[in-house]
Amino acid sequence: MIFDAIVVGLGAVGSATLYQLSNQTSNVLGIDQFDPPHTLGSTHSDSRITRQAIGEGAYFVPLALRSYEIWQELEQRSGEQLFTVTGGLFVGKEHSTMQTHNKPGWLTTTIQAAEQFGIAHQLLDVATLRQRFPQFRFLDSDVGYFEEMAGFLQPEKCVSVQLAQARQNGAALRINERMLSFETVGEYIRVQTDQAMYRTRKLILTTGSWLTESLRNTPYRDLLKVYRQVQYWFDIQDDYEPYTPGHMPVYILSDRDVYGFPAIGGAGGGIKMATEQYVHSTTPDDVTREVSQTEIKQMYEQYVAPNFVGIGPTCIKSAVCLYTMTPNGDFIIDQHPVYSNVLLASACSGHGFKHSAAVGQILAELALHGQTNFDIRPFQLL
Ligand code: PYC
Repeated sequence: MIFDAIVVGLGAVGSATLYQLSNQTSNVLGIDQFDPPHTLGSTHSDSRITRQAIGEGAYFVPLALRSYEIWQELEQRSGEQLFTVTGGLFVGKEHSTMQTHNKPGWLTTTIQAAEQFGIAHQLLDVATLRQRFPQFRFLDSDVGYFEEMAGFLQPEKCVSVQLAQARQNGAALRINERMLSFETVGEYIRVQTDQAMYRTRKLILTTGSWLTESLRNTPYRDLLKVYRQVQYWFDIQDDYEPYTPGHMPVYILSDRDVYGFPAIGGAGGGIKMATEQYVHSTTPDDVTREVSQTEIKQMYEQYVAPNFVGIGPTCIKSAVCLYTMTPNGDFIIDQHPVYSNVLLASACSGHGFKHSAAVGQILAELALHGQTNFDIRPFQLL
């Protein structure tokens, strides 16, 4: 038997790709070395921001908008809530050149993208910010961009629902099975795992931080860097209500390198927030999965206490996840540099989840039809 496509790595992008493929053919297989959704990659810990005016580059906006449609379609098909609208508050200095996800001038690009694509938003001065969002400590120099349709996605549920839908469409799934190698044999690709051998017309590698392994024997072996990131849930000391969705939006304080979510885990569940670091790179096998008391204290003192009201120093929970960064903070969506019938994606540079549903569609189109109407030139490897 020869599959039309095999997807290896069933996180955000892989599960989306398998789902999209399975809407067109049931002759597809998904393989993952673990049992997704799992906590070892980049697709876990309850929530991911989604927004439409993309400060990392206006060329991401069509991906975000299409993903909104797909999340809605998946909610209707599955009966599960995947997306919660909270509004998104993105704050910085006016004309700030500070970077987010390696993208300088992120807030300015966000505002320009909103204007270009007609995305509903409000620009807020600091007096309005202080009045509307008393959970934050703003600086006199702050300006705010508020996007009404921003909110958060539940990553584990998004993965599970897409895999369940793919399975329902007839796709085969092999979990806890690790790909060891692949090679071209005539017109197809032979994939060897630790349990079996498969043949496929197209192979799609959506292996996130493990993608570096598939580039090892190419000129791109050092292209991607993997960074450990920590997410923290701190204790709410004040009244819980003002920190819940409906009262508090998702947010990025871009000049202060902190982002987060309203409290979604119930009273006592804390409130999730994080910063980002690009100093020490790692690998998925070597990364330290524990979070130390020193890290927690530093996060609280440097990022939480100066920027929030009513959040205490007790860390209720923490999680380590991985960013797989390209040099310019974009994605890769392209064919493998050596094998023309192997596609690569899912180096998402820390901002990929919100786009993953559309990236799945793009990969399915490329694999089954050799083309897509989305402009993927910014994501080319070559
Ligand atoms: O994509 O909005 C985002 C985001 C914020 C922090 C990490 N990713």
